[in-house]
Amino acid sequence: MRFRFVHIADVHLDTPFQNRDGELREVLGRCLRDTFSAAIDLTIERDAHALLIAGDLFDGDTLSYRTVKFLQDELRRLEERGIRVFYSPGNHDPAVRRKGSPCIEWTENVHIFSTSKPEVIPILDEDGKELAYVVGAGHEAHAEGRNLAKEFPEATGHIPYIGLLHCLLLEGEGASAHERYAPCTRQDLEEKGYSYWALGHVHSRVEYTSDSYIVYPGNICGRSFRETGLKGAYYVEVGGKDTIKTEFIPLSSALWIDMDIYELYDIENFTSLEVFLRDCLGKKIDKIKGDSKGEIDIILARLNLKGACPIYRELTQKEDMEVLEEDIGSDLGLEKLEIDTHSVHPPIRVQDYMEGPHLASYVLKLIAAARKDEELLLSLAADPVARVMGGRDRDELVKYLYGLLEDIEYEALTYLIEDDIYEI
Ligand SMILES: [Mn+2]
Repeated sequence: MRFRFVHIADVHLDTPFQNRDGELREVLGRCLRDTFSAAIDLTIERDAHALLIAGDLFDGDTLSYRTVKFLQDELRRLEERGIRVFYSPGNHDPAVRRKGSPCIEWTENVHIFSTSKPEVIPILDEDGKELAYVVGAGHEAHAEGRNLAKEFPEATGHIPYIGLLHCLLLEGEGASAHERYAPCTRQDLEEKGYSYWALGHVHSRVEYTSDSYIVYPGNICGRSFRETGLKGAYYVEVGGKDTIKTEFIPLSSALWIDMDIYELYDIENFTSLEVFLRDCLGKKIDKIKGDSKGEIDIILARLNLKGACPIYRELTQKEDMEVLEEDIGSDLGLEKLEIDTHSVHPPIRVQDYMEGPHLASYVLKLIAAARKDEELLLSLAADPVARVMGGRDRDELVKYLYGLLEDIEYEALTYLIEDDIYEI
């Protein structure tokens, strides 16, 4: 028999959604809870032996009474069916910091890996035969700086080992976007000889398949424009040490879309802009819905308009932009649409300003030189930038600065020759 389990992470129950209006906060909060319920449903439907939660089950130290009751009811659904729950606390819910929150009566089927010292729990089949071992450890403090993975025991024998941990894979995708809590390397994990590492912390979905499967399922439900695309859980079956089947299953009914829009150089009025944007976004939504097996009914989109656009000036009219957002949003049935026009620039040709005895030419040449000269680039970095990047190493700072140079010619020219531009 195979060990069957569902792996979720980063649920962040009771996320406050502070920068959203009251109605949207309620919708998003409900969506988080519904998605967690969907993970419970999935665990039951697949007749899994266990649900593995890889940390950040909660968003903060305070938890509403409603959510406490909700959580208990959901976990009880698994208990009634004899399904176990393994939970490794992460940086948002370190085991020792839950004192101030409402008391949760954990059901009997829940095992919390409450210390940083790994525990090995055998999973038995109905005849008492060992199917697998779940090995987990939890964060004891809010900013766990130690490498917890290092302490995990090596797998021995032919029974598969499953690691459960909230950690940051240092060289992994998305590593730079997350805090360095319980940092480890891919090698630290691979050398243990486990069949599957059920990880949490990185909010995007990342999957490595070599001798071990190393998986971040991503957070269960998107909560902002940084958490885009389909969100859900992994369903996993592990047989012998080398037989494994994994499947990502979208569960969240909320979809966040963050889309860059270029090719605005033929747009001559709001009508053609509306048609163009509705078409771009509509196609994107259709594609994602096609990939989703579930129902997506809450869509939040942000369109970042970029590049040259003849109606550059009109796009700064806040009231007109709001009408545009409302029109496209209601046509496509969106919960929310934001259109960002900060990166739109006038239809100017940079090469026309390269030569000549004027400030624009000097600035453009300086930008070109900085692209090729790291020292010059660093010397140009303003103090606020250095402060933001304080504590980062030089390579990271340089990479960040190169990022700032992208399309900066247009921004510079817009300031320097503004009056001219408006004549065009
Ligand atoms: Mn998290």
